[in-house]
Amino acid sequence: MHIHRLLAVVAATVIATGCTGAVGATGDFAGGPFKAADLPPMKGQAATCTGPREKTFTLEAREETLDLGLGIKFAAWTYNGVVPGPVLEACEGDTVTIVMTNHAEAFHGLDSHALRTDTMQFGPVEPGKSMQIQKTVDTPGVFMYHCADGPSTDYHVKSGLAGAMIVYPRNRMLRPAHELVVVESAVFGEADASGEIPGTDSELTRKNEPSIMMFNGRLVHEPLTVEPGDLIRAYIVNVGPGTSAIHVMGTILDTVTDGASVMRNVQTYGVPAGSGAIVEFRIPETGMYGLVDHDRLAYLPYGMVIPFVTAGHEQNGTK
Ligand SMILES: [Cu+2]
Repeated sequence: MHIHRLLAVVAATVIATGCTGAVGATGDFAGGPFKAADLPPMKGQAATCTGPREKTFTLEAREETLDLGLGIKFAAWTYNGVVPGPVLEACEGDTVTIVMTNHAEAFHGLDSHALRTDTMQFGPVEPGKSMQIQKTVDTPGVFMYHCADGPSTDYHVKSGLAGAMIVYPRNRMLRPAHELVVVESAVFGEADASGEIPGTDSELTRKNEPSIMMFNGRLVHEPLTVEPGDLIRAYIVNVGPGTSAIHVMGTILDTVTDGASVMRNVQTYGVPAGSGAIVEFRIPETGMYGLVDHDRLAYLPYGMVIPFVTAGHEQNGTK
């Protein structure tokens, strides 16, 4: 698809949502998380690393029918009623306790890729029971967490039980940026006449053939308002399937951090299923930009783009 048609789709998204962009946390660009209804809430490094060094996260596995947008609902398996699950934020050196209580009908567990620990800690536990993992986190980065259920783990993860866990560096302050979490995942199942996907189709999960791909469990994304020169930092987790080809239409990734590797001036960065990366980019000039999976542009008309717009974008002829 030609780039101008891609931007037209982004423009249509902006127009459809009324161009009432969410504003970054501050006007003087001190940075901080974006606030938007369709973004998973996050606190950021400063709030997380100045907090207590012992942190407890409470997760509840429960079944929930979610509105994905565009008239589609999905009977999901969730942590805390949301897909992706809540963002778990810790600071390097924190002792983290994750308590997972199973309020669902199947066995569920919890595996965080941020932890170096015995997999026997990951459960699963039967309905009505709780499990607890406690560990000191020693490696900064953005990590996937997900259900652990032995042989049927794949089905559980693909039903919605996954999210992002961020471990911020303690002794290195990140440069000011507007921040967001982007979790890419899929739904495996067809909608019925009412627009509801009644559950996960095990045949589709085995074939790894998604019905829908999405960012942050939504098919509609509110445009995020930015200013030329702003730095954006996106914490990416790819639940899968496949490699996510993270690209921002209209600019080049200034920095990509993946594990201990830092890369500069990257056009598109591949994040395999079960992994994460932190990408930073600047808004080069007045206009409209979009974070996409460049290998999933077929889903662009179904909202698989996170738009960034400057206040003056209408005057620049990009509408
Ligand atoms: Cu599970």
